[in-house]
Amino acid sequence: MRFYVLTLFTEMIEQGLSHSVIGRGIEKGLLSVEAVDIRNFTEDKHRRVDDYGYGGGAGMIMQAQPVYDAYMSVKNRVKDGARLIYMSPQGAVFNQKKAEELSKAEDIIILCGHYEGIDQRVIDELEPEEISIGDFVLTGGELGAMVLIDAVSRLVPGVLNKEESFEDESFSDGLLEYPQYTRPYEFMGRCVPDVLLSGHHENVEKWRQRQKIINTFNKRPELLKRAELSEEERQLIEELKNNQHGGFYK
Ligand code: 4GY
Repeated sequence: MRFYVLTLFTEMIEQGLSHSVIGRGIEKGLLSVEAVDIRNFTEDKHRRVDDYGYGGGAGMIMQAQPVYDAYMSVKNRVKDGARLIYMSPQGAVFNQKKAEELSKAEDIIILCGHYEGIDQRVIDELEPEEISIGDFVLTGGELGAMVLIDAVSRLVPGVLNKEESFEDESFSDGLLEYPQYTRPYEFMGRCVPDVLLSGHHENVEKWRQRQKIINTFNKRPELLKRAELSEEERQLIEELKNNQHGGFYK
């Protein structure tokens, strides 16, 4: 999978994705991340890429031409079918389902804005898919792009090793993860749940599935509406609802 990030802050992208799991995926040749400097496409003699907004008000606007030319410089050297994404709080909120969908793409071009935004005409011309990483405002799209690239890249086959694999993780079935434990057996008087030491694989699986439901009920009850649940699991939720004792379930 190849990512092309159109940005005024290339070092952010290069630095931010060169480490750990994603950095290894790049070294293995499974991923590439190229930061394309929009400023290299300015036609202004002072290399400016922004100007005052029409209609007044504070803040600068990124000009259409450098953004358009930066996009075309990538578009002209990638295969047809590349996706174009604009990181913006106005987009649909990113989630695991979108990450899974994007993990099937070959080329993803991501446009990062800065200042007060980008001249609307280049957005209207390129018709990018707008994606938000959450309902808050960043100073630029770069952190959003990095979040998206991280979440998508780890789904690309081979990027995670066996130890890091994502068979059981949160959201794969719309539920939160079960709690995890490692050595020592006792920490500050708190012991690892006995079932995990029982060696009874079936009971371990049952316990984990139950913990996922309890965890989701306690922390993100709205997720249960869309989760894939068995009859037994729906019954557990009914029991949790009927048990009226304020706090969290264990
Ligand atoms: N939220 N999700 C986000 C963001 C900053 C002005 C357009 C977000 O993805 N990006 O807040 N981006 C703005 C800053 C130009 C991007």
